[in-house]
Amino acid sequence: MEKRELIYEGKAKRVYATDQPGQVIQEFKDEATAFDGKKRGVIAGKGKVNAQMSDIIFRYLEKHGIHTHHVKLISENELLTWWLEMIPVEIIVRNYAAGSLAKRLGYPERTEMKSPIVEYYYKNDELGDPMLAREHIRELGLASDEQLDEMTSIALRVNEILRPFFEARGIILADFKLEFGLREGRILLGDEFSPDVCRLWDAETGEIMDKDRFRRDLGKVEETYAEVLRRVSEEQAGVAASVYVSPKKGVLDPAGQATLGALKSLGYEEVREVRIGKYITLRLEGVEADKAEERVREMCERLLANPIIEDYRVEID
Ligand code: AIR
Ligand code: ASP
Repeated sequence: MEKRELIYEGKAKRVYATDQPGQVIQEFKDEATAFDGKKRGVIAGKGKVNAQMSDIIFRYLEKHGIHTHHVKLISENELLTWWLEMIPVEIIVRNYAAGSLAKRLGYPERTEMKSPIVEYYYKNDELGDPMLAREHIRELGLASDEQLDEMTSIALRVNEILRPFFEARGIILADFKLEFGLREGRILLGDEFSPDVCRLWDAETGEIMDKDRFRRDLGKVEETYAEVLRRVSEEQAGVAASVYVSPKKGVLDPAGQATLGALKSLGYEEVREVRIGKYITLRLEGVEADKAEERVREMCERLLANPIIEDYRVEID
C-alpha cells in the first residue's frame, strides 16, 4: 500500500490519501493543543501512544459489534482507516463530573452522574466548539434526527463496553469524546480513542491519566501516556474467559430435580424444568484470544466439564 498526498492536517493528525480506494492513512502527531489551540506544546511519544491505543480500542469495539472506520495499524504512529465524510458534531459521554460539565452545573469534580450524560458540541474552531441542543443541530442541518439518535445510542453502547474494559485495567473512564462520519450512507465511528479525547483516572490513587496533565501543567505527561498504553495493551491485560457448564438434556440431574420439587412446593407451578450447572471464570496471560479459546476448550474436555454428561460453552472476552 502506497502513502500519497496530504489531504488534511488537523491539530493532532495528518490524513494522507493511499492507493487503496476509500482508505486513508491517519498519522498521529506529537504536537498537543488545548483550550481551542491557545495552549500549544509537544508530548514526546504521544503520536505513537494515540495511534496504538486507538488500534487496540477500535479493534475491541469492533469485536463487540461497533462499526468503526478502523482498518489496521500500519506503523508505530499510523492507522489505515476508511475515509469518512465527517459529521461536525462531537458527542461527549460523561460518567463523572469534570471539565466543562463541572463548571456548567457547579458540581464538584468527580461527582458521579446518576446515569451517563450525552452532550453534543459543534466541531467548529472559530466558534470555540460550542455546546448544541438537538434543535441547534436541526437548525444548522448538521445531522438528521435519525442520525443523531443512532450516534447517541452507539455512544452509550461504547460507554457500556469501555467502562468495564478500563475498570479491568485499574482505570476509571470519567468521560470521552466521539466523532462519527458517513461511508456509503452508513454511520461509522471515526477519529481516535486516546488520552487526548477522554478523561482517565487511576482507580486506586485517583491520579489523572489523560490530557488534563498537559492542560493543567501537572507534569509527567509523557510517562502517563506511556503508562495508559501499557495498561490497555493486550499482553498486559491477558484474556478473560467464561465457561458455562450444564447437564446434557436427558441426563439425570439430581440437584435440578430437587430444586424443581422445592420450587413447586413453594407454589411456582409454572416451572417445567430446572437444570443446575456451573459458571467458571478464568484469566489467561500471554496468549492471543484465538489460542485462549482453544486452550480453554481443551481444559473443559479434560477437567472443567465432564463431556459425557455435561455441555459447555466458552466465551472469550
Ligand atoms: N474533548 C472535547 N473536545 C476535545 C476533546 N478532547 C474531550 C475532553 C474530555 C471530554 O471531551 O478531552 O475528555 C469533555 O471535555 P470538556 O472540556 O467539555 O469537559
Ligand atoms: N484539542 C482541543 C484544542 O486544542 C481541545 C482540548 O483538548 O482541550 O482546543
